[in-house]
Amino acid sequence: MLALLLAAAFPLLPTGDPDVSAPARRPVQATDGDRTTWWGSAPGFPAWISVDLGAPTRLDRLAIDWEPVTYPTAYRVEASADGTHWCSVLHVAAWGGETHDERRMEPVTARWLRVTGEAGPNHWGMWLSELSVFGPADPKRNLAAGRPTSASGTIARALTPADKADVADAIAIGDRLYHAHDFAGALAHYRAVYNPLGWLLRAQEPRTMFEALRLRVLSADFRLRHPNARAERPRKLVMLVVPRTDLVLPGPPEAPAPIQVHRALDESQVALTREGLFWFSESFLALTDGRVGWDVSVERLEGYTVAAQSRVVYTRDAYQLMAQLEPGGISPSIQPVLDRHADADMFYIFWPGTHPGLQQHVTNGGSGTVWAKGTSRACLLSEGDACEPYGFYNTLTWFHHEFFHQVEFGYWDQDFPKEPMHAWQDRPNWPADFVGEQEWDFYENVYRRRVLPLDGLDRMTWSTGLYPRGIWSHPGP
Ligand SMILES: [Ca+2]
Repeated sequence: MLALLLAAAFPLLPTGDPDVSAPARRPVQATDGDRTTWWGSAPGFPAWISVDLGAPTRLDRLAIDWEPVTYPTAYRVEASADGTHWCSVLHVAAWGGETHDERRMEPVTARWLRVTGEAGPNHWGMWLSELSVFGPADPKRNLAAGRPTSASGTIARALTPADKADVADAIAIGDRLYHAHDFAGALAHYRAVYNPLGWLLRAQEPRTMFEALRLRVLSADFRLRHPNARAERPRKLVMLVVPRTDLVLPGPPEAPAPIQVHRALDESQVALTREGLFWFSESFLALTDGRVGWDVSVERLEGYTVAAQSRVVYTRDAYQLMAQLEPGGISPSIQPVLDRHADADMFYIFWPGTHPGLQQHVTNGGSGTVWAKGTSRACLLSEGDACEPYGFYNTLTWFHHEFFHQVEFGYWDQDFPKEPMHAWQDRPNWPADFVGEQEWDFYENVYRRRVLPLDGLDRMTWSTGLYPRGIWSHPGP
């Protein structure tokens, strides 16, 4: 039991992520007939891609499906009979960047065709999902389909610090616009980095920056269509802020002197987490197509202290302390507070952590009745010294992850915790009808394919064994 609870405290275990970057960018993906795969050039211009049609062929038209943002503002098309000598058949001097681009070109008989981007609106180079070539003999037949390609270069896997700065800037600007209800402007800023850099971000560990961006795209896209949407079922989330931690914990067996932890709250962490809960609610609203969102309120528990931790374990290699809070470890008892918020659907308890500089790590944890004795409602517990804008804890994915434990609790047909813990983070364990590849994809599938069709996520008081066996392994009703 202890091992399971400790496992639960680490919300974002590595998932054995496949190399998602490699299959999605190679030049051959430009002629594979699949608009969800693309070739991406190395950053900068000029950049080119060519296709070998296999034999001299009469050509007079081409179509290109560009990725938004990563397109050339000027490009040329050349043809060749030998792959060495090229003649120009089309020059586009001012391309506006629409995603589908279809053009007649100078009729020519050639075996190779090459598209060269000359300049672009940014430094990301040119990405396209499909290059199609047509001739007069059979105007509808794409002569490039399945044909081999070569290219000037392909974007490297590595995400640079400048890329990350671009993403952080775009999120900061986009967020300001979003809060001002300029959802189109916000979405434009998010997409300006999401489209060219999203797949690179996705390959990073932890993927929290990718997920921060991805969920903002989701939210802004929803708000653009439903600017004034309010949840059909607004849920109440109460963030309880405990201002002090005063702990005396036993030391590890090798150094049994007590460990003292005395900390006050870092207010910047409160603000960062409050903003995170805003995005949790917005992304939840989008995820549930307007069904469920969270009304967040904050209550400071002045005079309260985290005075006890329920579980304490030491890892020998780093003398690292791991401990976990239960609401019962707060003094005085917060039971009257919980009772006063009898209509709350979820509590989020936030306290001064012990993270930096102490070789100690009081973990975060989530989920209801196991820890949150005294309430059968959702309860997330989180240390308040571990927040970083795109760090590991108190991120969007963390909120969704921990809340999903509640959903698992309420809708699964076995006792909690589930065995093995976090099995759903691994793609092979998903139900057969689920699509996607990553943890967030799993949540989308869960809500849209199971929980919403079943009861619209009405269940907010969590107990076990309430739905028939098999809800997770078979398509929902
Ligand atoms: Ca493709």
